[in-house]
Amino acid sequence: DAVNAGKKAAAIRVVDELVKTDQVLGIGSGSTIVFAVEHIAERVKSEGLKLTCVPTSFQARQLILEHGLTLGDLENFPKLDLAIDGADEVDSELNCIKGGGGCLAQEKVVASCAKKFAVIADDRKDSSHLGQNWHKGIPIEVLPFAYVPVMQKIKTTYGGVPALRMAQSKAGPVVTDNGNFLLDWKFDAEKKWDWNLINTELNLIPGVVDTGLFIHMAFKAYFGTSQGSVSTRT
Ligand code: DER
Repeated sequence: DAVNAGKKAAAIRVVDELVKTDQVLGIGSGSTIVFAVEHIAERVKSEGLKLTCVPTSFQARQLILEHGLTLGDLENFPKLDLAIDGADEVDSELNCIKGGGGCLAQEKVVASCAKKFAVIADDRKDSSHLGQNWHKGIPIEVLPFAYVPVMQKIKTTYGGVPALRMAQSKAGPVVTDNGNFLLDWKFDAEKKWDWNLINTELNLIPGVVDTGLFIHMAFKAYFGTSQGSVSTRT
């Protein structure tokens, strides 16, 4: 459908433009990255590319294995050439909200280990400011035993509504690949936020593992449209 056409177009473009043989790649999580892994596998098959792929979640690990790509890890490959991942929203300065799929913690580590971090998305994610199109709030991974004091601290300090993310096909809260809980903080998108400062302050709250604010991390974003065209932002 239209949204998948955009995701696929962005995914193919980033792989054709940035993936080269002998690279160590960070593989993100979510639905857009699936198209990228499919295209990487096609290029490995047709061009004999030599690649090592480091996952950002159980889902990414399964994707890599299912497509016969070489699995790597940060113990053996602490420095990556390129990380590719999706996003829930990207603003005019390439700041991202990520974590809609609950994988933000490993995604941020892997992105931080890569020389270059590229974001791929359909054009619904292309915003001028965070909160313009993404209304589910900023995902924040927290230690399970601390989620109430962390929620209270966020609410009193920044306002808005932080909520524990409840699972759909499991009773109780979503549990991340790291065994933690997730808060989704619905913030006032009309306010002007210094997201770099907010990300730093949120990460200083005891019990916070990491946030879905990827600030000053992406070097380029690829937005695919339903007609299959791709626009980029650097
Ligand atoms: O959870 C995540 O950070 C994912 O990358 C998510 O933000 C993008 O998922 P999508 O490609 O399914 O939109």
